[in-house]
Amino acid sequence: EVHWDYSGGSHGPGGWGDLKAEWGVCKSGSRQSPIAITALDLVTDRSLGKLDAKYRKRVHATLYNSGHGAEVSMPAGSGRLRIGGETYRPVQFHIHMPSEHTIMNQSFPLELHLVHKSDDGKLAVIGFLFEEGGESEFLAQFAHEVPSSNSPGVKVDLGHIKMMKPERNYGTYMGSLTTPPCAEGVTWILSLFNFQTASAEQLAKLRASVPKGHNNRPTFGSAGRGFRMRTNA
Ligand code: BO1
Ligand code: ZN
Repeated sequence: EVHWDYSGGSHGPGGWGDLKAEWGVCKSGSRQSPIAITALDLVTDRSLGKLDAKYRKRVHATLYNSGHGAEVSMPAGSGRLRIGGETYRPVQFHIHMPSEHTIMNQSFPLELHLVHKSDDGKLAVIGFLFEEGGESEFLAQFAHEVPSSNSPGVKVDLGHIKMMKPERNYGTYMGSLTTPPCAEGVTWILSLFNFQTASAEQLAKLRASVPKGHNNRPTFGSAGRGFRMRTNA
């Protein structure tokens, strides 16, 4: 397996597209993620319905460090998300620090990606942005036991955890995986209207699980990317 990372060198984001033929889209793609959301993108689309996600109240979760950061996987049957006429099931969530998406050039200390897959293999990712503030009840379920990036693959059975509850308002666009293989055709959904909070202690614990303290891919421009929002307006 080819090694990739977040360095400024040939294995970092600027070099991903050259590391492996199948990763060429990382540099040649035209719909890559994350994007830098600007004021020009803040357009309400009244045809977007409220976010239709239903998760089990408690899901059986397994925590591990992928080597690129903390990841939690969940079994089939943990819930479903409907968007764009397609049904997706949650498969895992993981964290990026600092955030990958930015809003008005603002970066957030943490972005959580809840990854869903459809029966035909399409992916939809809900991104939750966290600011520093009060303790997150959600992160408290695992922040203290994330294996360090030095022990990738070590699994921790978390038992049953409560799932994140997405807002019914959101922003959406078509983008890509933010890591190799950078595949496109990913439906992105960003929870933008009620930022989550995490305490300084939680952020410090989670940062210790991220190799060299950061695992965010640089942003791409948002112009022409069709970003739109569902709002109450
Ligand atoms: S992200 O949310 O854009 N950072 C992201 C990045 C990589 C993946 C998922 C989300 N990788 C994919 C694998 C698939 C796998 C899926 C779900 O994760 O390429 O093979 O099914 O775990
Ligand atoms: Zn991610």
